[in-house]
Amino acid sequence: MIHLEQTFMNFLLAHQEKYNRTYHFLILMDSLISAAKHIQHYYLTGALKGILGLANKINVQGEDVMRMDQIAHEIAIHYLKTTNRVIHAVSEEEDDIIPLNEEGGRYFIYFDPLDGSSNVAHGLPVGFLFGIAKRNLEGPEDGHLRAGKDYIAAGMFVIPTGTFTLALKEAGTWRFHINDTMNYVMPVRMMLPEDKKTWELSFNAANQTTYAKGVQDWISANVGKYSYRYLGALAGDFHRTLSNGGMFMYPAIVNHPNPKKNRPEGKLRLMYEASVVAFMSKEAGGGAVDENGTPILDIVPSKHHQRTALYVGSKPLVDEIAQVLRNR
Ligand code: AHM
Ligand code: MG
Repeated sequence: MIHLEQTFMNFLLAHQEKYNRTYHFLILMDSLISAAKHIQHYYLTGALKGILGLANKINVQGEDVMRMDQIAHEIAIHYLKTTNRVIHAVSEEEDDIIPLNEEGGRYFIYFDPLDGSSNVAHGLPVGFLFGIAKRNLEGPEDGHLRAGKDYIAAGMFVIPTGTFTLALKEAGTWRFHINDTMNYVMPVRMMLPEDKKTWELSFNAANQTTYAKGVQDWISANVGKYSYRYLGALAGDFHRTLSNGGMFMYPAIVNHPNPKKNRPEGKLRLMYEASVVAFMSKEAGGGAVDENGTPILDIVPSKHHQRTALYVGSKPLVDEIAQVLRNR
């Protein structure tokens, strides 16, 4: 017997109906699904096309850009444009904001079309992460630099493994899997598990001695208690954290032997990386803080490509590290 499941679109239609919401958001989500499927296809066949190498370019963050990043960016912008619903987009791959429908649009979208670039050359999992905010329909607009708590939805596709996780404001975090017909199906409500048996810590251990003293001490006191996993792509690593519980961390680098390599502001980007996973964590019962122990979702960015340190996952662990960070 064939096992058949509810599709993502059917789930979302029911959601919009239940909460008395508009169809505009459906159009936006449909475009993101099309983009993700298109990126997924390119990625799966990329090795054969020879497109998984470096593009000999440096992106706005000063890092190497791979050709697959550019392809993913172009695909995402194409589908977003066709919706006519997006005022403008912010992409990790472009320094400036990208105007799409400044007059008639309804949403702002902040995205990283292919996060975890170091995995690209190996064909290993990468992520397409996005956060969505809505135009201020009542009063004047405000520069569009929204804190995560003002997002209406945030999500991530893990490519090419075919999973999609979406958090809807005050309506939970949901996971879907791709089926035989390339539809995302089978909504599963995600809640961070309370049972510590499955909890894991996820961070780049090579950086451990460069973290703030309090963070290093916390790790030393805790690392034996939990398993440890690190893929090097936020979407993949956070996917595990969400399922198994525990905490993903990308702390500030403040004790590097070469002070030029310190990153006191952190590495990950606030608007389309940290706030996205923080939003999903919150809707799944978890938390997320920065290097000061401030909730990530409360931080109002002062620029679109702002970076932050990140601690995200099970609430008891995030609360513990937040305490350490606030008391420094
Ligand atoms: P990218 O946007 O250049 O791909 O970098 C972001 C990635 C995250 O996905 C991941 O969590 C982190 O950088 C890994 O960094 P590191 O290689 O320093 O551990
Ligand atoms: Mg990125």
